[in-house]
Amino acid sequence: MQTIVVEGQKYDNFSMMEINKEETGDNPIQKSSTFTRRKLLLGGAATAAVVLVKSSFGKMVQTAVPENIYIPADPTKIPGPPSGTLGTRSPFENPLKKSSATSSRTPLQDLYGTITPADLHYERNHAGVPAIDPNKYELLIHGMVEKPLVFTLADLKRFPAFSRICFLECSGNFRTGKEEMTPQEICGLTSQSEWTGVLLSTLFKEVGIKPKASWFLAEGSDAAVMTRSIPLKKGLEEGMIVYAQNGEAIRPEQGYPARLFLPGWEGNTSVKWIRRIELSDQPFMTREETSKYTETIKDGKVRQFSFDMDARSIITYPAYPVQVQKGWIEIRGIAWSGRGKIVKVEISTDAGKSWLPARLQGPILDKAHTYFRHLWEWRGGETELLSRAIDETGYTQPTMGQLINARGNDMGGYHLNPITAWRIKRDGTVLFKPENKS
Ligand SMILES: Nc1nc2c(c(=O)[nH]1)N[C@H]1C(S)=C(S)[C@@H](COP(=O)(O)O)O[C@H]1N2
Ligand SMILES: [Mo]
Repeated sequence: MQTIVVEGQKYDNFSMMEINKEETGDNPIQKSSTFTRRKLLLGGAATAAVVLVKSSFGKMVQTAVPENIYIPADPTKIPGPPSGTLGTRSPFENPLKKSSATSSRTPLQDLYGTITPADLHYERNHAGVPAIDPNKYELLIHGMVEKPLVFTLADLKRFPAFSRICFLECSGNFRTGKEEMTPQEICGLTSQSEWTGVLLSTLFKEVGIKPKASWFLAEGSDAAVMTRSIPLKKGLEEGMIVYAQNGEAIRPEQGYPARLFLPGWEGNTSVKWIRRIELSDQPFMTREETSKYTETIKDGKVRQFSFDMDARSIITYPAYPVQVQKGWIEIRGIAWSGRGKIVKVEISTDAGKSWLPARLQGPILDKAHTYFRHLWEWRGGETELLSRAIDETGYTQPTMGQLINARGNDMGGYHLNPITAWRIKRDGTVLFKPENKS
């Protein structure tokens, strides 16, 4: 056991591998009193993985060998299969989206970084995933423009391209109700990709926007014919028509062959399978702008066109259904804000009595998931772990109580970003602390 300093913070009594014999009754598998910071950063992960399996230290890695998988006793003796045309995940890793008919959720607890593998990106489909022939794809831009134009996919790809790493989040991304809920179940309707496409401002220059235009309609070509009114200002500043995701063609579920992407705004405005943009001097008042995508605020008032996603964070480890053991635990998670960069994430390991800054993994990007980490020594007492995000506008993620105070009891299911608390029980069980909406 020794003292280590990680990015300016000092930790006494530090050893990740020391397992207390009296407490666990186990045979300590490894005692690493020389566990230096360098080892922690460079060699720690691999060593830890092995030990974690053997000591069942939490449920961080799968231990069971899947059936029907041939594993030679010594892989250095027998050549493996040849290289293939498509990579695969290790059969020992099986992260899955959790899906219903209309949406599927990213397994946030299975990820170690901020880019969501494309096949694990969340989905929200109002009328399924349409099959669109990229050779027949067309995007019409018309309305208050000098010269209405139709762009094929090839046309879109000829324009100067632009890439940006951003999160996408559904405004309905909050679930509560029971203690046995994973990060995926609570808020898995957010994912992050590197999006590539053409800036809307480039296309708008091509068609020539009339001076009076101030809004545009975005229309999708799925059976829902999803339509949203978007302020022209947002489109000109940050809007993109994206055709690629993490370097490859965008997936059908994400809008193949092209979608609108509006960084930081509620996912619903990023219309997938986009086929038409109509410029106007007023909003169009579509279905999603009346009954559905509005929130009740205080005194019977309703909030409409609440586009920005508020700052939020969630601890993804340790989280249900993990069981932890006494000793050092690296608390990990993601934080994000639709209004800019995350400047700080604070962690409480004493149910909100005191807060400490977590380490943020750079680069910290505008309107992007930001990974945070915080070392904590759990001595075995019952407690609650919380995280709260603070963005560059100074906004601090609220508690459910603060949300109710600000918006009233009857605030509906959209734009809910309360602090998530995980209860650590004496036996190391981690449970979600469900907060009642009203
Ligand atoms: N055409 C179309 N666009 C759409 C939708 C849809 O059903 N049809 N769903 C919206 C909603 S509610 C969200 S949250 C995001 C989800 O994007 P994703 O499925 O790529 O994660 O797309 C939005 N764009
Ligand atoms: Mo959504």
